[in-house]
Amino acid sequence: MNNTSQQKAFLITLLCVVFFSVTSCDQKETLEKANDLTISEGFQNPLGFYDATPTFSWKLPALKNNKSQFAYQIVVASNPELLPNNADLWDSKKQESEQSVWVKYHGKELESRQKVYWQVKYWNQDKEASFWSDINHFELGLLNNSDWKAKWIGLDTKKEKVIGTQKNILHRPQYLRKDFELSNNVASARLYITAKGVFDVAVNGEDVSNDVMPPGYTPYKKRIETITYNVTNLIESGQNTIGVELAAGWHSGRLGWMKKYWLDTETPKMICQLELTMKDGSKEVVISDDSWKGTTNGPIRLASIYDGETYDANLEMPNWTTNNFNDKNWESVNAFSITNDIRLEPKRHTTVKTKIQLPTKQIIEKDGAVIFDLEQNMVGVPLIKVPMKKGQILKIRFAEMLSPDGSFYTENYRSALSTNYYTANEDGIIEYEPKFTFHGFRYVELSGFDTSKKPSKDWVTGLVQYSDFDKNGTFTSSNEKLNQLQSNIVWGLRGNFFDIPTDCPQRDERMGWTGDAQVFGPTSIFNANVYKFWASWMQSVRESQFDDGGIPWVVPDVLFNNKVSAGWGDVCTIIPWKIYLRTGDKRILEENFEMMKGWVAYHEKNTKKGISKMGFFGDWLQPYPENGNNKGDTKQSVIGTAFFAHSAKLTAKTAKILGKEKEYQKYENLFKEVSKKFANHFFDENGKVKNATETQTTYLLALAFDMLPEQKQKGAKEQLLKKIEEADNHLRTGFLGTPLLSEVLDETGEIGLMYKLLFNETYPSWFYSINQGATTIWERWNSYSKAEGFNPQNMNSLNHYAYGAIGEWMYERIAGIAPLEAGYKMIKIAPVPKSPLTSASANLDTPYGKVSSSWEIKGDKLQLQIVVPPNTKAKVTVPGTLESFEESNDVKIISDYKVNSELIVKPGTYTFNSKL
Ligand code: RAM
Repeated sequence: MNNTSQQKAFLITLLCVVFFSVTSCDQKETLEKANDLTISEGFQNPLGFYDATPTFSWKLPALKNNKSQFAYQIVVASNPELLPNNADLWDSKKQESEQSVWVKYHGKELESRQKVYWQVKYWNQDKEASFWSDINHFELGLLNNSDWKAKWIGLDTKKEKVIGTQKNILHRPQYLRKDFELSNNVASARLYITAKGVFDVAVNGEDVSNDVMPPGYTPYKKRIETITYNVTNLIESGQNTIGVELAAGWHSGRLGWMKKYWLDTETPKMICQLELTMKDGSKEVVISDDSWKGTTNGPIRLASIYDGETYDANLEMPNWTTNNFNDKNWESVNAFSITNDIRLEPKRHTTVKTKIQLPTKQIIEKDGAVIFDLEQNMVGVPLIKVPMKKGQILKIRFAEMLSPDGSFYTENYRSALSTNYYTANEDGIIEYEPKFTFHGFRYVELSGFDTSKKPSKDWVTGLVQYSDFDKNGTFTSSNEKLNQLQSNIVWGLRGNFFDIPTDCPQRDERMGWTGDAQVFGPTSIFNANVYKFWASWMQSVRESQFDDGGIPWVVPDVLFNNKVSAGWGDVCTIIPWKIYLRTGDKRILEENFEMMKGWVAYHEKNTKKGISKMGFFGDWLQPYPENGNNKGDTKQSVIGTAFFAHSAKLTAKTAKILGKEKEYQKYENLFKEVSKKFANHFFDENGKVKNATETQTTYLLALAFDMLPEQKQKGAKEQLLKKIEEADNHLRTGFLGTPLLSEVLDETGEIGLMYKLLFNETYPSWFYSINQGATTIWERWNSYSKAEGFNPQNMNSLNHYAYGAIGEWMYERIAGIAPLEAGYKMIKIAPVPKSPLTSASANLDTPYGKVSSSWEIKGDKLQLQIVVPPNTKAKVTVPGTLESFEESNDVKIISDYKVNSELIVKPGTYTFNSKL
């Protein structure tokens, strides 16, 4: 070899060494794999998924050496065997990025029915690689109407002319069935199904799922959600039977109070498409069409959301969903082609399920009836196991509370009968669980059973039903009443997340009131994993927006009155923004930006000289209204103008995040303009209210929405404190003002006063209802009192989540966990320990993992323990004077004040001690 070729060889060897050492170092997988893989708004391995352009999220395990992510790689394939090296749908390649949440899919276009497999690996800050995660998967549902070959089917339930108490037509529940024969063995089977109404489906005698009242509730004239079930294990070779029970549900029942719309509703219908892949690779499809048979002569005689269910066991049809049944006396169904104006789309959040079972705690016998007390106001149905004699009719009634004389209080259900009947067909213990209704109750009253038997607690169990999400956080403290309040907030959430966010779950309402949702939504995100729930409902809000940009009072809109309300319609800016703040996912902003703009334009059109004329529910249910009106004393134009400015501001912030600079400027200017007019019109030079009644809420709106120039702001704060003092340090706020109290007092440096309001025991306060026995949040601050009994107003729900809005502040300030950057990439941990509390603690599942903050006071010492998840940082403010503390690589003191030192903390678990 000559010199140059020697040099060349040396160079090549060197390059090889460098190359291999780099790649092998890169490739050597030593770190524990990523966990908690989810797609889009937090779905784990979904079937019948809605989203063909998903995002991917994962969590780094909380290891000592996992501080942040340096890079990631996602691989996506149509077959798990292709992973990780031969991903045929997408290989993100190694991306140097800290992003571990909401990473957009950029692979091949995905189609209806497609099965997709994916996994991820990450590199940590030291560029060490993890093992590949487990393979996760999802399967798309039928994304387009054109995927459906099936027809809507059903019986003409109008012709029976069964009339309800409100002169409404009742549609008897239908039983629909179809036998079919398969010539081959099945490899895989999917059942795509939905209803104009609610359904329950069985295949060959087996329940397909335990979903409650699917498909749920959407603006049915625009979109009906479809459900996908894996029924492979239920299908047999040869003869098969599919049977569907179908009831009116929200679609064809009476809902709301606009009689003319439900007097004569469309008959319920069902559509399903069973798609089979046979072992030999061939495909078969069984669809709903006019070959199906149906009857209304089954055991569920009537079923209505408001009124309850009537069941007659004499009409049971054993084996009707099996091959072993003769349907020759059944009718042929009517079949209707699907139309394009109603989109059939896979459900975009989880169905309702029975999530908790509550045992009876006490039995009370009164006037021949027996009352079962679950000691918790709840929503769902009872599971009844009662001895009966043949022919007896069991009557099952519900109540949220008993009257002081021990009698059943049902007036607050108003026209909702909320009663079930069961007719026994033999002697013995019957087992019954209503299927197509739900109730809000703590007490269950039974009459009409076999009275020779002594009532026993196991006769009644409460099945608590809500959309199938998990807990997302916990809050607890040293104060029992505060813990009860937290429990009441969580029960308010469980009770009113029945597929849509409802105002209340028990009376003749149960609608998606936009104002209530706006007020409570932010707190719900701390307590439950509800991102999908809200994202899904926001789609319904978009679909319900009026052409002029207005947002209806309720969504889905069953009032059809074209009316809007300030502070209610603003749900369309507030919820997306709050979700963005908590998740860091821009998609919720992208999806809703146009709607926000439409709503702000609507606000703008409804002003005169910059002051809003919008009006409507005001500061709903404010206590001690001077005018005696539910709308409270805060002037409508104050509320309208304040929310106009606030929605403009949130739209500006959204534009900014989405990189729309021009629109950002436009809405930011609009916010400033409106604020200026507001400040000039309603506030004098000293920040005191003019041209309007002075109320706590007027000041709260101006301050919370940052609408006053500095000088006025200062004055307004003083005036607010005066107003509170005048009210003997009590709140005077309704639905709109209450959620702003904590935020404003906190920012005003009046946390002590906020603690005072929170721990008040007398009316109006949160603890007042607790002192009267509340196990949920009530619609009114005084829905009931031991001294005066029930509030005489007929609008008196004992399960109305709005005032639970304080929960957000309990997490953020009492326990002290807040995002400094959207999605908690940067976390603020700054608890405010104060008497009467001696300890408080919260856990929160953020997109990056669990954050916790927990403090305890002993004497003059405070101990703060925190957990910061991987791939985030926290700015911690330690209350009091930090005791000797050694800085490290993981903890840096950034401001060593005498009190309240600030530290920047890397992921890990820490304990800080301080002197108060
Ligand atoms: C009641 C609802 C709801 C409220 C509206 C204005 O009927 O229960 O809570 O938003 O009124």
